[in-house]
Order: sequence, then structure tokens, then C-alpha cells
Amino acid sequence: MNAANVLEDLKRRFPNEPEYHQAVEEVLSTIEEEYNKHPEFDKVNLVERLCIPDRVYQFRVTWVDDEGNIRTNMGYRVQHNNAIGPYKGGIRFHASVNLGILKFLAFEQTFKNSLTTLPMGGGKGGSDFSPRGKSNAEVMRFCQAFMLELWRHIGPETDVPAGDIGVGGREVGYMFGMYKKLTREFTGTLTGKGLEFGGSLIRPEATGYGNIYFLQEMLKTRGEDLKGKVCLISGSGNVAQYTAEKVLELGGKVVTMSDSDGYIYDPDGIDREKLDYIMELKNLYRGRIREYAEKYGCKYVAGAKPWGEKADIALPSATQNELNGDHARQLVANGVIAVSEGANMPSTPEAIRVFQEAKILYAPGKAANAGGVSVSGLEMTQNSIKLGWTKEEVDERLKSIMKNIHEACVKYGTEPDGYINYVKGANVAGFMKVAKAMMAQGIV
Ligand code: NDP
Ligand code: 2IT
Repeated sequence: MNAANVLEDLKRRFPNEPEYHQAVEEVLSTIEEEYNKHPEFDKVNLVERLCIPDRVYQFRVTWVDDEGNIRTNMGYRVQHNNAIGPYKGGIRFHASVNLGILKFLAFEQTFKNSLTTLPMGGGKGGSDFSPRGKSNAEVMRFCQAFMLELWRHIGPETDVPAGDIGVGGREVGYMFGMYKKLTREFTGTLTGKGLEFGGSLIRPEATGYGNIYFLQEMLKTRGEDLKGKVCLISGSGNVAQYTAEKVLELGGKVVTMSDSDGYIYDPDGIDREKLDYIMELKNLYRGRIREYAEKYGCKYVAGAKPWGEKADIALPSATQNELNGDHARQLVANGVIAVSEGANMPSTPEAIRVFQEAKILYAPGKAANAGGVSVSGLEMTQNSIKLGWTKEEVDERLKSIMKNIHEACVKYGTEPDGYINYVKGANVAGFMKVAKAMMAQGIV
């Protein structure tokens, strides 16, 4: 395989999908060497079969808003690869959603899920519906209308969706209700469900906690820990909130959080009480992060990212390409020692180069944020055996999975000078398992 040629060809066949091209380029450039050690892979054109999703569903979603207007949105489900288990991955509701973004996410998910050691393939879905400013009743009607199309393509052994941006416990609950009504079966087809109806303890916390467990492992390689470390977090949604919670628990200090309008900088640190306020503001009142600055009298910067503030650690937890080359140079100049991604592909390729050239600890999302889907996998297991595990048991399993992922990255990503290239490590480790499974299953 020649990674550059494969990429050019994909760009020609699937134009206008820049995020998908970006994700594919990152993986192919890091697995090329390992791939080419196995001539049997190229004989069966494994690379194209790995990059192009198995199938994509697209549908119109029609719903009625509170004023009685009939509205339409696009709905999608990308089933990328099921070589090692049923398709698995979240659903995103955000105005920016399009097919290219979901293809990048489903592609990434395939490698991430492989890394978790659990039997899950990769998929992703979503809609360009924006929950922002919508009433609870509108969100419910939209979720129901979305599921009216999606239900025929998913199932506990086929494809198991979950949450992502704009989709949390509320939306999963509404989608589950409609799925159950249509299929007349109570199965664990969605994860991230409420605790009363098959949800797993620690699933809401899992992505953020998992990212910090991974960060702890990275810091250990340099004889460091989180105590007293100043952290920049972007986002203020599910991942950002539980990332902050775990940082606080381990003695670190969180000085920023953000939303799509801007960021707050609190030099005294966002403590437990202030984090509770943010959780209530975001999860209950669905307010703006600006309101934090008004309440606690700290700095709010509209229309900007937090990466210019001085800190030891950066934890991007909002969205793709939110941290560019200039931001990365600023972080490095300010003495950042580690960047661990809660979001999917938040750093641009240029930013990643800057981190790696500076030899700081840098973990890509597919390794660092795999805790979320891991606990989703554990939720599937609990649903299958019709039992629920304790908080402690799930948390222990999560810790051990994140440790294993870190070890896999070290094994496949350590460079001759000892620097751990976590991007290469995660991609090669994730790829090898999927590749072997595909080889064993023939040309399908
Ligand atoms: P939420 O919807 O709970 O929160 C998203 C946060 O990011 C909000 O603060 C939101 O601001 C902000 N945001 C969203 N889009 C943009 C944008 N275009 N520009 C700036 N800020 C933006 O989502 P999650 O916390 O679940 O997801 C965050 C990231 O983590 C995503 O990349 C997701 O793919 C990834 N992830 C999520 C997992 C999960 O289990 N939920 C698992 C693994 C990864 P606003 O409120 O203004 O919209
Ligand atoms: O990006 C992700 O890993 C998620 N949004 C979670 C997917 C899942 O199935 O829990």
C-alpha cells in the first residue's frame, strides 16, 4: 500500500468530506509500515475495505415544532466495520453534522473499539438537528421521528448506538422508548440508558474518567502525577464535566471550560461547588458558560478557545479541530507537558506535529476517550446477562481497560529514542486486530 495514493483515490471518489480524509490520512500514514510487512493484506485490498464503510443509511426526519411548523432534518447511520463485533458508536445531534463528519467518526470508532479489547465493531450516526433552544417536547418528538427510521437498521447483535454531542441520557431515553415500541422488545440496543431501564453505573462518567486514567498512565512514564497540575478543559458537556470531576478528585486544578460561544478562565480553579453549578447550568437549565463568569466574577472570552491560558495539561473535550497549530505552539511555549483528548480529533494535524516535535505527552482521542465506549460495551454485557454490576466493579474494569490501552500504545508506539508516539501506537494496535479478523473472515 502506498498511503498517499490510497488517500488521493479516496479524495477523488468521496470529495467534500475533509474530516473523513483527515482521519484516514492520520491512520494510513502511521500504519503504512506495519501494513506493508504483511503482503497478504494488499493481496485482498484490505486497506480500501477498511477505509470505506460497510454501508451508510440516509433518511429524512420529519417532525413538528411547538408552533405547529413541519420541520425536516437529515438522519444518518454509518456502519463502518463489524469484523470484531456488532457496529457500535454514538449518535450526534448538531447543526454541523454531515455525512463526511459521521464517516470520520465511524472510521475512528472502529480502531477505538478494537483497542478497548471488547467485541465491538465501529459505527456512528446522527442528524443536523440542533437541540439548542429546543423545548423538551420538541427534542422528544425529534428523537421519536429519528428512531422511526433508524430502528430497522439496529439491534442488540447488529448495531448498538449511544450518545455523543447533543445526545445524552434524555435523548437516549426518548430514542429507547420509541425503539421499544416499534420492535415490541426490551433489549439493550442503545447504551447510555437510564439506570432504571438497563443503563450501566459509571456510563455518564466513563469518557471523562477514562481520559484521566489514561493521562495518569502517561504521566507515570515521566514520573509525574496530577497533584497540583493546572488543567485547561474545553467544552462543558458530558465529557468535559466528568473530566473536571476526576481532575479535582486527583488533586489537579481546572481553570477553564467552554462552550460554542466562548470560554471562562477562573484562576482560583473550578472547585466542586462551582462544578456542581456548571452541571446544573448545562444539564438542567441548558444555559451558557458565560453565566458562570457572571456568577463568580471571572474572565469570559467570547468567540475564543482556552488554549492561550497558561497551564500544565490540556484536555480538549468539545469537538473536532478545535485546537490548531497556533494553539499548539502557544501551549508548548507556555510549558504544557501533556495533552489528552476527550473529544474526537480535536487537534489538527499541524497541532499534533507540534506536540510530537516538542516531545510532550500527547494522546489521541481514539485511545484517551475510549472509556466511554468501553463502559457502553460493559453495559451491553450487563444487559445480555441481565445483571447490573456495582459502581466499583465497573470503575475497576474501566481503569484496567484504560491501562491496557496505554500498554498497547507503548508496545506499538515506542520510538527508537524512547518517545512514545501514542498516535502510531493506537493506530497500529487498533488496526492489527481488525485486520486479522477481516483476513480470517474472507472477502466480504
Ligand atoms: P456534549 O453535547 O455533552 O457537549 C459538547 C460540548 O462541546 C458543549 O460544551 C458544546 O457547546 C461544545 N461544542 C460542541 N460543538 C462545538 C463546536 N462546533 N464548537 C465549539 N464548541 C462546541 O457532548 P460530549 O461531551 O458527549 O462530547 C464532546 C466530545 O467528546 C465530542 O468530540 C464527542 O465526539 C467526544 N466523545 C464523547 C463520548 C461520550 O461518551 N459522550 C465518548 C468519546 C468521545 P454548546 O453547549 O455551546 O453546544
Ligand atoms: O465517540 C465515542 O466513543 C462515543 N460517542 C461513545 C460511543 C458509545 O457507543 O458509547
